[in-house]
Amino acid sequence: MGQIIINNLNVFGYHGVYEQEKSNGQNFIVNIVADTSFEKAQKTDDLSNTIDYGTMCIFIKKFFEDKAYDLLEKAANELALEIIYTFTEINTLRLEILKPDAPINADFDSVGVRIKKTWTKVAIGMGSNMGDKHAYLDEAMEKLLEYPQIRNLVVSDYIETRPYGNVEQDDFLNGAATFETILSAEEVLELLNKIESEAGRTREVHWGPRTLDLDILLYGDAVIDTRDLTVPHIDMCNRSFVLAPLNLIAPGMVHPVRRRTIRDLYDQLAKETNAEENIKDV
Ligand code: A4P
Ligand code: MG
Repeated sequence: MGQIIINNLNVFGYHGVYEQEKSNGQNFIVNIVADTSFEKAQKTDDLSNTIDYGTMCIFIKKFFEDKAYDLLEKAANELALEIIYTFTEINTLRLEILKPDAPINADFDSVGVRIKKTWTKVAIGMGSNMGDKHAYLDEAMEKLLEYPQIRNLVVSDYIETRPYGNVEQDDFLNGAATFETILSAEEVLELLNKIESEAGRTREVHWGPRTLDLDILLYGDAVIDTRDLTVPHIDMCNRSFVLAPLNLIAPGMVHPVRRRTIRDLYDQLAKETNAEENIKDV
């Protein structure tokens, strides 16, 4: 692991809320720290094996020439995304944009914003027990692939499972997937909800039949407990229909609260409950 650094890159642009900023433009200072792996470049001494900071400087300069936003928050987010999508070897990007000459009647060196984007590994669980179950799961995975904010999607085999919980309903087809994303956990939930509604998902019975259910299981090592989101998924350790498919693709992922791998959690659940009882074809 290493870092590519750009310090105090001076560029000219037209971002700003005030009319004078939009028409006259002003100087901006950009600072970048990009985490990347440069083991290969260290061995080969070849520029094509690393991120060329010269190219990145010109790329940033061009962004400032081409785009103009009112807010630095928006400009920083757009620039960070463009950098991440172009320089795909970056794992984490820290970006700062400063205005040394902002039209403020006060004494300061500069004002500005700083943001961080990092590719985080996520595990999701999926299930369907209505209609063409296989097609609902396949389509959901195809949709995920359309988003540039998601990469390295790995999908498990699907397994047929008996319904868990007390609702009398058809058998489920369950699966799991992992991917890396620069979306926040809340944004991933929003995206999964969108894909569920596109599959005609309605919410009539809690734990009841559904065309498509997509749940976030793990979001890196984050522990989240808000009104809309609990991560790690609150009941994942008790569900063989979740742990069995996840164990097929990510046995080494670690549950940040239990501090155990998926393999351990699955083995333990299988011992305690004879997990295979509820799984029809593994
Ligand atoms: N929410 C909170 N945390 C999360 C999270 N980590 N991922 C909130 C996704 N959503 C999360 O979910 C209710 C709310 O949970 C969401 O609005 C979100 O803000 P929902 O999907 O609207 O309602 P639901 O599906 O009825 O509830 P839930 O809790 O998602 O159901 P489960 O737990 O997914 O259980 N048996 C088998 N064999 N296979 C199954 O797949 N699934 C269920 C549903 C029951 N039995 C099953 C299966
Ligand atoms: Mg759900």
